[in-house]
Amino acid sequence: MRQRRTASVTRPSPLAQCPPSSDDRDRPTVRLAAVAVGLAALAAACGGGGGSSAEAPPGCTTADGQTLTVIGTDKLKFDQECYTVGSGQVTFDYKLSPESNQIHDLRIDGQAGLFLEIDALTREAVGSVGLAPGRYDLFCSISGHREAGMEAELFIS
Ligand SMILES: [Cu+2]
Repeated sequence: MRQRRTASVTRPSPLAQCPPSSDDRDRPTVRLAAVAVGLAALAAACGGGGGSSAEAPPGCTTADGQTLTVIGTDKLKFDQECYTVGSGQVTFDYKLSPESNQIHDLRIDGQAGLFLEIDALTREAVGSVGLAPGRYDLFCSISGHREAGMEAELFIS
């Protein structure tokens, strides 16, 4: 059995390595997507137009006009993982799925202007908030729900 010499020097890898990041999330694909969105935002900003600053990925559910329907389920999920809607005043029509017996709420990370709590009788909550173009995180703030997966991307175009 050979032992490693304690004097051995750790040589740098010949492969270029990314510098250490303060972002300790362990989801590289998400981070790459965020970088891509950031680059797209920069490109749009450099274009000088008043257009979109965040491109929704293919398959992202598009709202009907300025009203976005979001459904919360008993599986601690929203009905979609991605929603897109135009900028300006956005109305959220938040509902419980038919089989759901759990109450949920709906918030947008960093946007205090929206806080919807499902009414137990009507099983619905409706509210509006003004949103600038960009990418946001929708989530349910009831303890443990976001951690369990109750979050979704929101793209404002
Ligand atoms: Cu919830």
